[in-house]
Parts: sequence; C-alpha cells; structure tokens
Amino acid sequence: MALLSFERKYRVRGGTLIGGDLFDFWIGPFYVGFFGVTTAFFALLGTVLIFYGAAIGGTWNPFLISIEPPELEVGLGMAPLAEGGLWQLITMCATIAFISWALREVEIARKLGMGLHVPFAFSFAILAYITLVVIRPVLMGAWGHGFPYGIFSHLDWVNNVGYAYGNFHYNPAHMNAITFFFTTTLALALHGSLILSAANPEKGETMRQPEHEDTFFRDFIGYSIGPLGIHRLGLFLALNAAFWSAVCIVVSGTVWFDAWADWWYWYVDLPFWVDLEGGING
Ligand code: UQ1
Repeated sequence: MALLSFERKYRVRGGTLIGGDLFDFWIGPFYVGFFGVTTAFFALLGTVLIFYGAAIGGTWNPFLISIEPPELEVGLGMAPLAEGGLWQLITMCATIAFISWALREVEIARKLGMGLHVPFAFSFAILAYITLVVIRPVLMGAWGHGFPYGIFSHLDWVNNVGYAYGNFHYNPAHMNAITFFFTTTLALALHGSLILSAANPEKGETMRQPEHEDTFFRDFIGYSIGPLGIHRLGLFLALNAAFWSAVCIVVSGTVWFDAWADWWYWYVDLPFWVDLEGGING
C-alpha cells in the first residue's frame, strides 16, 4: 500500500485523551489534537519570552545570550521578570510543551492501535530535564539551582556544578549514565551497520533476510539477540542513559554534599579490613 493511501486509511477518529472530537483533525500532514494546540501555544510563548529575555539581556551574540534563573536568595519564591522571573515562566512553558508533546504521541499511538513505547521513551528525556530545573532545585530549596538557558552559560553551569563535587567522573550514577550512553552508540552502530549490510545491497545484488543477520552474529560471537531483541536492548540502553543522568545530578547536593571521590571510602571502610594493621586506617 502506498504511503499516502495507507495514511488515508488509518487517519481515523478517536483515541483522544481530552477534547473529544473538537481538535481531532489534521493540518496538512500533522495531527493536531488538544495537545497539539497546547504544545504549539506554550512552545511559542516560551520562545517569545526567550527573545524578550535576549532583548533586555545586553547581547545578541547567540553564544552569549543567557536567561538566568533567580538568585539563590529568592529561594522557591517568584522573582521579578528581569531577575529570574523570565526563567521561571520559560521553564513552565517548556515543561508544559514537552508533556503536551508526549501526550500528543499517546493520542496518535492510540489512534493507530500501537503500543505507548514512543511516549514512554520520550518521558525519560522529559524526566531528565525536569530533574535539572524543578526536582533538584525544589529539593535544594531554591530555583537558582536550575541551569541557565544559554549556549555557553549552560556549559559553564555544568562545569561549575561538576567541580563543586570535586570530580564528577567519580559519581557512581554518572559512571552508569556514561556507560549506558557509550553502549547505546555501540548497539546502534552494530545494528545500523548490520541492517544496511543486509537490506541495502549494491544495485543488482539480492537483499538478505533477518536469518542472514542472525547467522552473521552466531558465526561471529556465537550469539544473536534477534531482530526484535536488538530493539528491546536499544531501548533499554537509551532509557537507562537518560535515567542514570537524572539520578547522578539529583543525588548531588541532596543526599551527597562532598567530593564524589570521597564516596568510595565506603569500600576502604568495609569492616573486613578497616582495622587491619598496615591498612589504610592502621
Ligand atoms: C543481533 O543479534 C541482531 O539480531 C539479528 C540484530 O538485529 C538485526 C542486530 O542488529 C545486532 C546488533 C545483533 C547483535 C547484538 C548482540 C547484543 C549480540
């Protein structure tokens, strides 16, 4: 079935979470829905506020524009627009727009009778963002712990927060996150190259089947995870990368306040050798 006739066949009414039939229509190729309207509204409003912040911020250099969160002294109160209030409104707009986008994915998936894997996956990215600008600032008692919205300024923030805990690479949750990020790229490199090697032959050559893909890996390492399994593995790896990123920052400044390298003294302090003569404490 050609793509366009397929789309016509499956552009069905229903599956909406809110609004019934009211927003149940398409604009060109795009499904609208209640959450399409809220996404567009809050994305646009947030963008306008960013431009307003840039206009009163003293530079139009795109690398230097920065929307700063309130000073720490403001705590969890509301700040004047030019003193972090814009950051607070933009954060609200972004959060509502991101969640609306996920719920629009839910409505589209429901229409098509599909699983909710895509919005489930996207919600991990939303969780990572909300952890940085809402959950951790609230746990620490000040919006000023959120990161600034600017290209260089957010890099500086990551640098400064990292060194506030000594060396962030010693953060065990950060280690997990990095390992999952790297393993995700390994999995996608293996998968993408394997699929192209079988499914995208030279002109005139025949396409190979999933059995060939399985056989390649059985010949190679004695094991194939299978054409469905590799996608389960990929989703698992990618979601864990986002999840452990959120964990590694939310525990910094809430349950752990020192250099992350010192966290590892739990190992040195294990009862087996803590009092041994000649040991690190003896
Ligand atoms: C794999 O086994 C497999 O099944 C045939 C794929 O599906 C097409 C893959 O893309 C990859 C990369 C593998 C190999 C992966 C592991 C973890 C053995």
